[in-house]
Amino acid sequence: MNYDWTNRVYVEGWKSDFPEDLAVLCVSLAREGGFNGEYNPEAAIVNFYTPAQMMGPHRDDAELTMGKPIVSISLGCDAIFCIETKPFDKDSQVACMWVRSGDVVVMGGESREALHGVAVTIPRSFHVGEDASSSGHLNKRSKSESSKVMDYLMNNRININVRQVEDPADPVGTFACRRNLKLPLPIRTNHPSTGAAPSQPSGRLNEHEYS
Ligand SMILES: O=C(O)CCC(=O)C(=O)O
Repeated sequence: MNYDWTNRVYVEGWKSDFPEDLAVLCVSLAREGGFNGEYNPEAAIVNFYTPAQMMGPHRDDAELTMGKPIVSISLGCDAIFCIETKPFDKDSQVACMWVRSGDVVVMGGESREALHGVAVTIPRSFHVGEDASSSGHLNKRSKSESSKVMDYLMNNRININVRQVEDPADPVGTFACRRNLKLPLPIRTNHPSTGAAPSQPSGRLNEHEYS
């Protein structure tokens, strides 16, 4: 709620309380994903994908610290999630994985800086019969509300990705490691000082280059 997409900054005055249950879940998922430090979820981005929709390759680098993981939760239709692999330069490869409802990707350590995106959302790949029985929190909802959610998820995908924005132990952003890379994927590159957008955008997010 406090992210300004145009200027790619978190705005202090727009902040609202982070949902407690989502924070608890993400702290434990970050730990499951191998992150051992303190994790304080402060911002969540919710992406709604219609059938066949994609998200262009980008790097999440607006946070003041890059030393904390992003916890990314998939709900509803399947998608193909792609991420840059080492050496994170012009010779990088791209690894793609099939993500299904309930899958979680934790991007921490080196992968926190990796380019990533969604190649495609697979229409009608979520089936209520199989998945609803394991969705305890949805079963508790009223029948009509629950069936609206299920109808939506059968045709669409929701991704919730959670980030820590600031690190009190790293107030100067030592881990806000922004590198000048030769990027292996077609992305938007805004001018580093004027912020001017390129004429042919190919992704949802703007990718800046830093030296
Ligand atoms: O939808 C996904 O799985 C990825 C979302 C993402 O990369 C983002 O919001 O920055």
